Amino acid sequence: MALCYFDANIPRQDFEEMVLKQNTLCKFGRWISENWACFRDWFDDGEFETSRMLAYFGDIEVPVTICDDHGPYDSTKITTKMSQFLNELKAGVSTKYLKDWHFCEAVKSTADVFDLPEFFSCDWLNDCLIDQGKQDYRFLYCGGADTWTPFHVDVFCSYSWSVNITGHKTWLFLSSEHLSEAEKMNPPNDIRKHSHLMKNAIQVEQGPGEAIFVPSTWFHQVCNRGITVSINHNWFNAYNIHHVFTLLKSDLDLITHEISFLKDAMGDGYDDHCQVLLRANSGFNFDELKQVLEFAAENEKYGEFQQSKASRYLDKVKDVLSG
Ligand SMILES: O=C(O)CCC(=O)C(=O)O
Ligand SMILES: [Fe+2]
Repeated sequence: MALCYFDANIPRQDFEEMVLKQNTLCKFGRWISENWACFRDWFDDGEFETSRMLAYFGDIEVPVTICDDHGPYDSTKITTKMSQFLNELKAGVSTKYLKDWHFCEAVKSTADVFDLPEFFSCDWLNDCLIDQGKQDYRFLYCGGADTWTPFHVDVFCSYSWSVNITGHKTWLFLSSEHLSEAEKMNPPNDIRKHSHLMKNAIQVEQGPGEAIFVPSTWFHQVCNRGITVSINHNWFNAYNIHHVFTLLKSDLDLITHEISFLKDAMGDGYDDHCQVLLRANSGFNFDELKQVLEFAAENEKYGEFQQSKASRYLDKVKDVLSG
């Protein structure tokens, strides 16, 4: 099955078996977010109101990417005042895409905006980071008709989920078996220009209130159709920890291979330096993964299956760290 669609609630156990265990692309109907506070507070008579976001967040500096004709590039990442961003968005002239904003830092309580859907709630990564008071992977995205996210695989092969508060997104998905090793290392920005990739791509439309679950290791690109605001999380647990571990290990092997000539000269500092480089290259390293796994292994709310998997991977991570 290319895309699994849930138009009504299902038992969580079924979701875990069908989706998390099998790493299946899926979409959920509006029911998944129908009680979120933002659907009351950020709307007036059923119309999305940028003035509400302005009132809540107007003074805050937010990260934006500029999407020009050549596509959005990291080099065009800047920050801007939310008030300026929203004014330009409303005027319809903006190619700025507000992305990867850690918006939970800016709200008194996340329940004033959204409730974590139960299906996505076994989230070792964000639970641990929130517990440690560190920056998490819970984001708000906001952009107009000309904004989009280029073809990519998610950070350290995590899962992601996304719900539109308002607007529509068109997603193009490709499972990694359809890409060559060279394309995986250096994916094209826009697969619409590559017919050999497009022929296997799965197109999914996402409307207001609907959720998309992005499986680990699946490549995707996303286009906003008119003003679109969404909440997106990256996360992992027992069902995809093997993808996270394998990716970090192969990235670390590449780094140690590249700088092996420094090993003797650096002595004890060499292994730590490799972890610093891994953090810079992959967004995460084995010291951080160890902390997440310690947290998950000890946390009874996750249950026996999740905890024992975390313990098993904790041992593997300790082996990596002890060389
Ligand atoms: O909505 C977007 O522009 C990108 C979303 C995305 O890549 C994700 O949620 O993994
Ligand atoms: Fe993504």
